[in-house]
Amino acid sequence: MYGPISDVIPSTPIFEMYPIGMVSIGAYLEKNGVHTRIINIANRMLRDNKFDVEQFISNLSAKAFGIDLHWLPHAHGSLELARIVKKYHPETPIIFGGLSASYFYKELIIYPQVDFVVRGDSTEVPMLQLMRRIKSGEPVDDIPNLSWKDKDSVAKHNPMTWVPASLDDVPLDYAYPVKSVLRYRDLASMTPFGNWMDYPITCVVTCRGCNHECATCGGSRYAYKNSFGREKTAFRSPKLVVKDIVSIQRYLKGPVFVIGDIRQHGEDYADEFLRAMKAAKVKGQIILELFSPAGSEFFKKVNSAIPNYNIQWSPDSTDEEVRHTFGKGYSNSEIESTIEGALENGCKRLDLFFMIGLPKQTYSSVMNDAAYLRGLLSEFKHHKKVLPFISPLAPFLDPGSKAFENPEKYGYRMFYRTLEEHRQALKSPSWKYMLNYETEWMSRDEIVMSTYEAALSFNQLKTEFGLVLPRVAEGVETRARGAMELMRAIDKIVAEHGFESEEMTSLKHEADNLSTSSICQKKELHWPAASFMRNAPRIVWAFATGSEYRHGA
Ligand code: B12
Repeated sequence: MYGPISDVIPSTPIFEMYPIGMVSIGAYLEKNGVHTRIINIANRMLRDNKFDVEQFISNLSAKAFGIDLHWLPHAHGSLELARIVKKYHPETPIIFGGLSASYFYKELIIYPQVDFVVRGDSTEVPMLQLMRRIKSGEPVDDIPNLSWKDKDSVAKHNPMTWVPASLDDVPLDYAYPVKSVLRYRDLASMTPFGNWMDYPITCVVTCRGCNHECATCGGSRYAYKNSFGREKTAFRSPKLVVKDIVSIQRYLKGPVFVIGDIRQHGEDYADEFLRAMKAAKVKGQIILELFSPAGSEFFKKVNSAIPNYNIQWSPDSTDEEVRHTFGKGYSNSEIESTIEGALENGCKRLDLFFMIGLPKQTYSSVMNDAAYLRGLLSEFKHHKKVLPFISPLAPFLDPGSKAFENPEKYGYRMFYRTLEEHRQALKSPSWKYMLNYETEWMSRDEIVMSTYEAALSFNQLKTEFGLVLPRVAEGVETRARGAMELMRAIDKIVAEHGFESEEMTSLKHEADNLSTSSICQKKELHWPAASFMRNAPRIVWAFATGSEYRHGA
């Protein structure tokens, strides 16, 4: 019972999405003469029950296989996949990478199915060097950021010296995935998540690293500095980010998510981005993130530059003490004035995200969130544009985050610390047992039950304010209640028979059904988008006329 761990992101609870960095690695390698193919095995398995992973892998032929262990929930799947690849291709090197791989590199390299770990947030350049050495058979002891094994299988860790200060040399070139789909005649393998064909959302990246220090975030400044060697956030020039957006829109009309608050690198950066957006006349849905409150002036500028703009913001709690302890120092009145500023200046939709499992957050603090929001929403004329969501910090507190590194200081009790412990945890019968933490203020049971209860109160709130259709709200309510019951049933079986039993297996089908849209309807999060098939003529046209990047820009 994976539970609601992926209800507020596009993937299913299998987390079938691959890191977007795979696209930039692939594009960079291709540009430098190394053919690269992305295969989303998880998505292939989800689409087709009969998909035979072993047979598919045995038919592949490659100089090396790269497997991401970016998100820790992939601890189990990535290592299993590597084991299968090794079984059929014992002589071919297997390369791991991603943030979790970079955090657990010393432990990861010891698994027999892992030959290399390319560490850090920017692996395009070391990956090219490694591929060239694999081809030529030359030593790898001078490739930056690389962990490898010598001929006696002793692990070696080269220094982490490749941490580029700017992102201007690595375009997120969407011509690469499109070209790859055509070359291998295989769209399913490139598809980022299950229903992407109906909802082709894409993203562009403004930065690697972050200027903020949220206690539980494995992508915070603290985590990047201590675990990924990054002292300062690296940014991509605003004009290039806009160019990335324009390049995407040549192929797809779906919404584009701009990763990283455009104000993070200062007002000049935001202004330059908005000027370039205005000049580019981008008409599609654009989603901007806020990391902190913003004034009306900002939204005025956004509105005049981007006709269809939407905002995503995570105040995480309506309880100021909880929010401040977490690392977000702004007040509730600043939240209110920010929302007002956005709504008065053309924002099409503003999503507000709240989280469960934070330092100093009690059960009643969680339950107060909906009550507070009821008061807040009733203040706004355009409240139908504000959509609140609440979800648990699950399944894992991020490795490398301040709270993971100093749990006592932040009031966390950790159940698992090593990669292997997390890999094992993923085999637990329910998401309660997967959770790698509980807090001084809430046990795992309370985190689970407050999640469903808060979901019910958010659902009720959204119904009252007409933010969801009654039919949708009814569905969420039925699933949330069903999920609570099932969680209790699983606990009972665990108490009587332990983790593995026939009784447990018989609940699998029900658990799968109750692991999606049990805290909100997934589609509530969708922005308007034309399906991939409706975009097909646009893709053909973009190819016929050449992409921005193929013309050497
Ligand atoms: C954007 C984002 C998302 C997007 C995903 C976009 C995408 N497809 O990548 C969305 C919103 C969907 C998302 C979802 C999740 N996210 Co997220 N996300 C981020 C965020 C904010 C930015 C990532 C980014 O900009 N990457 C930039 C791109 C260009 O780089 P990259 O993808 O990281 O790839 C580079 C390296 O990692 C490495 N690399 C990656 N893969 C591989 C593979 C190989 C073989 C090699 C060699 C190298 C390599 O090289 C790449 C390029 O050089 C980070 C926070 C941060 N500041 O980093 C969190 C972050 C990565 N996410 C995190 C988490 C926990 C999740 C979720 C599990 C949350 C949840 N429970 O729903 C899900 C998992 C989704 C899934 N797999 O289905 C944690 C990860 C902690 C951890 N170690 O596990 C982070 C650090 C912080 C956070 N809490 O949000 N996320």
